[in-house]
Amino acid sequence: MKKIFKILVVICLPILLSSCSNDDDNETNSTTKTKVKISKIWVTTIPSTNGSLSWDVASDPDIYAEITDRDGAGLRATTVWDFVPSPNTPYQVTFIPQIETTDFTETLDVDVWDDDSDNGTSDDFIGNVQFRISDYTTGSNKYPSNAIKINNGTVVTVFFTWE
Ligand SMILES: [Ca+2]
Ligand SMILES: [Ca+2]
Repeated sequence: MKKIFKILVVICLPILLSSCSNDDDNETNSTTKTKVKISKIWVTTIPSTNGSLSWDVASDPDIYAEITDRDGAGLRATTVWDFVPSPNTPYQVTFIPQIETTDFTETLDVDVWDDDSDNGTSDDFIGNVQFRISDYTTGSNKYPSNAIKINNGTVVTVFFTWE
């Protein structure tokens, strides 16, 4: 009887080990994300001047963002008047509901503007920052909770939730 038990243990051991390695494989697979949700963006820095000119003559710029995805679905966020964003006091756009996509080839396109409707003139373009979702799905820091991107003095942070 003891002998049978020993044989059973020997036979079972490789099965246990292989089932362990299967578990590891399953864990690796389960960390592959198939959907990303974007809850908000921050604009933390803009160029201090419009070329050689001030954004507005007598006051600070009036910042708003226009966000479009690859399909051209657009969103214009509310203007914050007379406001210069900074890392401590960012211009924030919160998405309710959250933007979500399963197509990681999409790009989140953020245009930042100075609203000049109070002057009766066309708005001043401040900057554009683009986030290609596929840039955040590979490499050692894939699926980050946020990403910061800089383009010509405009700095935008995007906040991700991966599922
Ligand atoms: Ca202006
Ligand atoms: Ca303005």
